[in-house]
Amino acid sequence: MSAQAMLGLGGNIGEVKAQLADALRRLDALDGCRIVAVSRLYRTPPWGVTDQAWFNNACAAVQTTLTPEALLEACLSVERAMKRERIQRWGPRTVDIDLLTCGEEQRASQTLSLPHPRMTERAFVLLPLKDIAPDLMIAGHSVAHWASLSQTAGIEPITDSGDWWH
Ligand code: GSY
Repeated sequence: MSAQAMLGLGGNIGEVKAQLADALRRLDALDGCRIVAVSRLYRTPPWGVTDQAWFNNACAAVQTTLTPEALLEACLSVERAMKRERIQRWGPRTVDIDLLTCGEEQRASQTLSLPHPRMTERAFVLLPLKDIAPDLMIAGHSVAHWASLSQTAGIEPITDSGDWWH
């Protein structure tokens, strides 16, 4: 069985573009994981703790034979291998990989919620995701619809295409 999953990536410490590209290449190299689409890279104002550096964010589509739990563990293992730093909750981090959706799967466990419960409110997720999956349905509405409702002030693409990670 194979499914298409959506990932959200972000960071605001270090050489963020290079770090996110490295994370995508590491995921693509894993058994059962193939990156099939990547959004443009965006510069985004910080959400949550606003007194911190601006982020770079992107989304990627992964064709995977992994279960959602195994894919989440793969994302965490890439973060660990890259020695992810996260100093405080909602605060600065080198690389963050969120599992947003995995096919039609739904989860509500301690460790995994699918679709990601806050993705419909976060423009830093929705604008990149709209690049690669505008018609994907989340909680009864398309990604393009949720994006049109979101607070997009300050968010801008900093690459022309989705090939920045190669
Ligand atoms: O879970 C996402 C980490 N994060 C981000 C982010 O990736 N982008 C922006 N713009 N703000 C954020 N706040 C947090 S926490």
